[in-house]
Amino acid sequence: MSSILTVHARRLWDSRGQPTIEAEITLDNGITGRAIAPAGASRGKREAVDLRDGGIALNGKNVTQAIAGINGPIADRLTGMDISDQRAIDNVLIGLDPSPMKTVLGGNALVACSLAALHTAALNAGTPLWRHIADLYDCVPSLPLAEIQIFGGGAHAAGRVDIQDFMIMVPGASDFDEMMEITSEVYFAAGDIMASKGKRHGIADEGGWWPEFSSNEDALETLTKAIEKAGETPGKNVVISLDIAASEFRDGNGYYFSLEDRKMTTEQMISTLGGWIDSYPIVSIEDPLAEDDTDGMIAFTAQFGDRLQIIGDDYLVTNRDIVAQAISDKACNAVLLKVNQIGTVSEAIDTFMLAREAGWQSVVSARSGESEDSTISHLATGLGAGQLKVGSFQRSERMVKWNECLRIQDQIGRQNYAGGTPLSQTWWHKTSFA
Ligand code: 2PG
Ligand code: MG
Repeated sequence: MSSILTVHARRLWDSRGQPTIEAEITLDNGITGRAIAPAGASRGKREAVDLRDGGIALNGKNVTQAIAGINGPIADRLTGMDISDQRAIDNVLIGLDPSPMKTVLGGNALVACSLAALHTAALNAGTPLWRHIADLYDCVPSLPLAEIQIFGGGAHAAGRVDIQDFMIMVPGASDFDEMMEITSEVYFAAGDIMASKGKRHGIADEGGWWPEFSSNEDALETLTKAIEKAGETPGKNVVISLDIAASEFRDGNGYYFSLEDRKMTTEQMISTLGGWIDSYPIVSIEDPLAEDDTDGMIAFTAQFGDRLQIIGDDYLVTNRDIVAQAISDKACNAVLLKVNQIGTVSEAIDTFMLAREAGWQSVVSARSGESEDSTISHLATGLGAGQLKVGSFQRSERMVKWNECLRIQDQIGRQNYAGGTPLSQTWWHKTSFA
């Protein structure tokens, strides 16, 4: 048994220039592993809370207290523990902060420690992280199909358009390499179209082109044209995936598109999305309605669940109990998996297992505030989750995840790839567009 000798936290800075935490665990045999906490901007109301200092300095976002929690009580309790027992380590973290939203020590402190333990255990076992995860949770590993953002919007682009993520997926590519190549062609085709209209004004938080559009649908139209300009047939090898992030433009009991100055009821919102689904090659929609609009989510899933992947992000916040309720409500058919929404690896795995048992799809996801940490590439692969959402095709905190997948491809073999499987083809073949 290799046991934990020290746990140490340091302040680093994330992709938005905000303070974040890196946790570092050293074992009695000298092996050291580390992980960095990510941070969301369009956060669910029920997700684990980052502990920030508040006050005026650094816009209240400093992490002194969260670091003190790691270097104090967390280090005291984890020291001496067996690094191979992730569940026991996570149980100690949860025991130290049993609050539902991890408000005592902070979701940022917990997630950094939990992920650092996972890394350290893999290094100690001498196996790549993805394989360690597959062994630990008895999963069949495979490289994920990527969801890659072409235009950023919503909270990641100062609300310039209402919809948050306009993404593509390339289920038709035969391997991860080819998928990257086609994605690159579409990404730069979209940039060229923006440039030709004099509307290429930089990029949004996750590296997607800045959304200089006259309407949300204009973005969809442009994305479809970009797929064509890249030499692909929309709805064949390349399809569209959206994160509506509808909680961000909730307006009382309805919704409000500020770009179009349009108020909508839940029913009108559903029929607007329905119009897009009929007109564009959309196969996946995340958070189509707001996190508090359960009736809307149920109605949307009843209408489109047999031809669309419907992902709960803010709606489910990687919380097993909330996913259990949504399974019985039939309120989605897929879960977005963000470890920092719930706090620890073990809790996120419990959520993943429950979703899988219910026959749901799972999408491992980054946050809009990221770093050079590429744990999620290993998590998506090790669990055989099927899909990975990271943001766009630009900026190193995004590319590090895709590039890590390419390194993993050399270890796992390019044939072990979730794209092009009957599973992914099930839903993209069912769209009315295909
Ligand atoms: C989301 C994520 C990533 P954030 O809504 O899915 O795009 O955004 O990290 O800001 O919650
Ligand atoms: Mg989301």
